[in-house]
Amino acid sequence: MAEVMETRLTSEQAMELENKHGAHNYHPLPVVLDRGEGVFVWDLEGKKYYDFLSAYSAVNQGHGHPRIVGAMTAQAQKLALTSRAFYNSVLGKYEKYVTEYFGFEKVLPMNSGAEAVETAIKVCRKWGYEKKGVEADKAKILVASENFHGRTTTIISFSTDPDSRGGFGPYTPGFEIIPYNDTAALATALEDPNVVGFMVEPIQGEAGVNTPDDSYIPEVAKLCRAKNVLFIADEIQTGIARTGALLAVCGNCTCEAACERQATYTRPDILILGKAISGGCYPVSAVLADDEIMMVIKPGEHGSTFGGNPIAGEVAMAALEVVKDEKLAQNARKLGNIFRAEMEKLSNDSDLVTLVRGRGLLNAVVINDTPESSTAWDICVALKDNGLLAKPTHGNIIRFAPPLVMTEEQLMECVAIIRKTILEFKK
Ligand code: IF1
Repeated sequence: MAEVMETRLTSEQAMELENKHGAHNYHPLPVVLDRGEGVFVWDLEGKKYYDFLSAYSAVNQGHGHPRIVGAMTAQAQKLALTSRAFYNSVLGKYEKYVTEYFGFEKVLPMNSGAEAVETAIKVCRKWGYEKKGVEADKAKILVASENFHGRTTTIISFSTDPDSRGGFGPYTPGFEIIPYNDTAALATALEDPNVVGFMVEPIQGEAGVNTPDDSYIPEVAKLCRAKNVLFIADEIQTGIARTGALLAVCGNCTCEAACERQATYTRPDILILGKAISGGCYPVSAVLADDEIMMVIKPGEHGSTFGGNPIAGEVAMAALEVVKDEKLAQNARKLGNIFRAEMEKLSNDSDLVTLVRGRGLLNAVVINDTPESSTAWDICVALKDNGLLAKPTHGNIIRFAPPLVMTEEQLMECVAIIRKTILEFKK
């Protein structure tokens, strides 16, 4: 009979339990987190760390934000889940709030990012058949090489990462891979009349924070519009103020101004959100589009048990209010500029750091070793020992993405930890 363990574990014991009883689908850094508050997390022995990963940009508002946690617990004590067999008293309010917040006519609420991506694929295909007139089962969606959109079998069918894709065939057809940040390749692919959408990350997170030319996204939208193809922006990781604007497709908007969709904003036909739309407190994702697109989905054609549940709605409204009230996009922009300048200095002082790139507080540092080497990993273990948690993305790239509530003083402390660790590091 399973027993609930009452005794407080040591980190060693906790890791052993995970290794013994859990699937080995991750290779975590050897640290066991037990508590979080703002930009800090603590392990089971009470050691304090700066969180420089933010659960891959889900915890933009910081750990345990009182407004978000308060909204979650209050709703959980009132009504947690009804399914969509019935209306609930939160969903309509949330749908009005979130569609006005991002400027779209409709939202389809889901839970995980991958579910939202799958939803966008289904909406786009159906739109292609019913509105564009593509022959049944012939719809094609373009995606970028080195994409990351989640881990379902359809999504990994168009992944170019062998670790994500290998061994999971047969693969879902109907996708074509084109090079990222290459509008000529997009223009050529758009000549195919069966193309119904182009799904792309405005900055490729997992690929190592690939930041395209400033002109890329505006050009993507223009080329897609000219060919009656839907521009689908996957902002699950780059959205919700992470890149120094509300969305990465806002471009270099000033953001201090009242956001009347600044001139640099490129509006997608379908916007996909996840992660920090809930502040990392609860699984919430969303697909936003206007009626002409979203209304192709009829009752009974799509959904999920938890999609649109009242806790998700209250949590997301609180999380988005925090982004606005605490000016997180402005803070991410300011601190991101400081961070990249400091990392540039470090790259001059150490031949271990070859490059820093990113926007806002979504940044990555390229380590001067092969992707197969363990150097980036070993540096992250050393960073952990020095009180800062980060993790390598592909091989030799370390992603740095702290919660957006960080102060300049805290950022400079983190820069000092990174400098110390890198300058003292011995391969
Ligand atoms: C893991 C990274 C990986 C995403 C974009 C959709 C999804 C994600 C742009 C799916 C999720 C997460 C998944 C998580 C680690 C992290 C990640 F890119 F952020 F670094 F894996 F590549 N679109 N990204 O970034 O959303 O279903 O996970 O809610 O798989 O360990 P999800």
